[in-house]
Amino acid sequence: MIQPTELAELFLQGNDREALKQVQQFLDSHNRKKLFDQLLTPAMYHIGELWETNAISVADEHLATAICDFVVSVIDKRREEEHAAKRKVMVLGPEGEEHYIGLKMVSSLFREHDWSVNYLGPNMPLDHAMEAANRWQPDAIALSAALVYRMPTLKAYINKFKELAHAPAIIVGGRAAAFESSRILIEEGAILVKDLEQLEHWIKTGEEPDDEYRISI
Ligand code: B12
Repeated sequence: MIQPTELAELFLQGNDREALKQVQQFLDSHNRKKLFDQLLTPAMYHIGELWETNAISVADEHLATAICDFVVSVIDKRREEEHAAKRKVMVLGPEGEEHYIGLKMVSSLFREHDWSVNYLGPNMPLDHAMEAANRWQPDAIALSAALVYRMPTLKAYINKFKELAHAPAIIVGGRAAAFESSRILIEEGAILVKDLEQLEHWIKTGEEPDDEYRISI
């Protein structure tokens, strides 16, 4: 089975055909969550390390991201029939946030569990997100942030979404959500989800993840 660093190399070569072939082979014996957790995310984190240490250029990183984006789009499962009573989720990144591969994976996971997904992409202005939420009435709103300094923006989004009369669940995830400082978002009323494993558990059971940062005395 292909390793994340090998897949990263295919991304860096711009080899979309072979990258897709390898990913589809992986999907023959694994589900999408495993593909995202065990192969694609580590491959992109590896790209991040190469970029951070100047082993690759910005152009290389952009090419790799584009191939990863292509692969995630191709393997996304779209249902042929829409069921009226489906649960609905709106998926977005707040203003200023440009990282969106994680958001696409989140959308894909919700779809796999038969949710109706409105993926609004990254860098979504709050006013327009509110307008869309009022109109579409999603059961959940999923937000993603990669950078820790996004906390004040996330807080503003959560507080605004809390004004929605139909009270959707507000889920926050992404690299930034794995840091202890993100705990304040739980106090703001958000459900903090560290990874896709926890998200799938919430989708299946509605149970919120344990607050790993709570100190018990
Ligand atoms: C590609 C990339 C970019 C691209 C993004 C393009 C795109 N289409 O997304 C571009 C070039 C735009 C970019 C820009 C920047 N980036 Co950048 N980027 C990356 C890189 C290499 C990969 C990102 C990625 O796709 N990862 C793969 C996805 C799948 O991982 P993920 O987002 O964490 O998502 C997973 C989970 O977090 C979770 N998840 C994500 N969202 C959600 C939401 C919910 C609700 C749930 C439940 C779960 C969940 O699910 C996913 C599956 O496991 C990372 C390296 C890394 N470690 O991620 C750096 C990285 C994130 N970037 C970094 C930086 C510094 C920047 C810049 C500030 C650089 C600059 N000086 O301009 C800018 C900031 C841009 C901005 N305003 O947002 C740093 C952050 C360091 C830090 N201290 O936090 C990293 C870690 C690179 C590094 N090692 O230094 N970047």
